[in-house]
Amino acid sequence: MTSGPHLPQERRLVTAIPGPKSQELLARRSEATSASLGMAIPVFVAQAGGGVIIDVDGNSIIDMAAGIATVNVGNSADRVVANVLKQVQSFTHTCFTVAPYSGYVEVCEALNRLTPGTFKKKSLLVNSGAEAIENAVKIARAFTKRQAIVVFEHAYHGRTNLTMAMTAKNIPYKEGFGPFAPEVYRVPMAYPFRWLGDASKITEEALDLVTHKIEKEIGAHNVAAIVIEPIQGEGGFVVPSKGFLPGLAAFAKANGILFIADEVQTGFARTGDFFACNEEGVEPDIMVTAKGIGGGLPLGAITGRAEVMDAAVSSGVGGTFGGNPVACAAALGAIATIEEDNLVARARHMGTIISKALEAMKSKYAIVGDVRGRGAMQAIELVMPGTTEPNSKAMMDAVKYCQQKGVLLLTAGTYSNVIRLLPPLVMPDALLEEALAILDEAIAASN
Ligand code: PLZ
Repeated sequence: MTSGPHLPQERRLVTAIPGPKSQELLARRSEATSASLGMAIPVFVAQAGGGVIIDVDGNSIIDMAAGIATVNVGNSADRVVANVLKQVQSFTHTCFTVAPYSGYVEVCEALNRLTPGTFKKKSLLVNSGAEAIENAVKIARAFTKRQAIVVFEHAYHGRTNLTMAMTAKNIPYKEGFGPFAPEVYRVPMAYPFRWLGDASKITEEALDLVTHKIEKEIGAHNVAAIVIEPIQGEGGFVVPSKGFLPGLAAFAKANGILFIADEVQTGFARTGDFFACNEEGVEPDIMVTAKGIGGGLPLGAITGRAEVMDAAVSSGVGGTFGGNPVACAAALGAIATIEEDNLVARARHMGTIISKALEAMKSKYAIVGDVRGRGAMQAIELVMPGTTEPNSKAMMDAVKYCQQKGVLLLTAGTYSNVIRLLPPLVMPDALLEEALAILDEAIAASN
């Protein structure tokens, strides 16, 4: 069997989408699995690697999702596979807090080295993005001895009880799932396309609104942490206006508040920097990562100032599976791939191809209201022509059109009107260009 990265890098349709074998499995899926689970594309996967997913009917689909920005290094990347095989043959689990192993320490050393900030850092490993956010909040509260957590409009931080409270959008993430955790306060986001004030003063105005809320409504001295995605993911790839992140970080510092960057979706070369915070030189007190760190295996991490990371009581953090040895081996393979194959530069290169194509769509089609993002994390926001009114139907039609042509794309946005591009960073240029050409056709058809 050809391994993932060595699959033919081509779009090839041999049946309609979904084909007969996928249809059979879809029927079993609806019988056997919770109906509350979503599904972006109705095909079952047989193999994946580079920039393609091969389904059980033999269709080769261009993967513009990367498992939601997770397989940045591609599926079954060679170094990930080699490390995982070696690890599973040695041992699969001891629990790091029962009997430690070097892989966990090596991943933490790599995170401490790679995340922004030259100060002394330490890390903690967990199983997922949501669990990492939960731990970042626990640690921030233990360190500051304060309780309030400040989050933003359009934010997404996960599906556990605390992270649901921190997530902005009700349906589908929160509907029927309350009550939510207390002491979470939501403040405005500097969202350039939808700013209601003076567009030329957005950063200043947004920072004024945020600091006013923190000072007058919460009390800055009560705030443990400000938690923000440097580019919002599920919320629609909202890139805050320049200066907003450094302004927040400075305000946090001046008030003894920890600045926590949620880089779960933006991390590990995705945006054309190792981390999105690098762009404006922001050095978070705590950085939360997951997704791209593990090369497809479940892993999350909390990395921060040593004194902050040491603040919780002894044995106050942990978990059975956190930093599982196989996931750590995969992460070391993924990190080596990013560094040795210079995927940061690769993401930048892909970014120039993507923004050129998306800007061309914006100039041709009135439904494309906004193009935004960085590197291999970019999106278009679709609107009713000549307005900012969300156009959810166009988004759904365009994504469906692409699926039928063998291109997998994800949606996003508070208003369900954003198409986001998250290709694996190892996708060949020709395949990326082909996917973009099909998206262009799809937008033309929905315009
Ligand atoms: N923080 C910024 O993007 C996960 C959610 C997929 P977990 N986003 C994908 C879905 O529908 O559940 C995410 C994120 C940011 C936190 C998380 C949560 O990470 O690993 O899904 O828990």
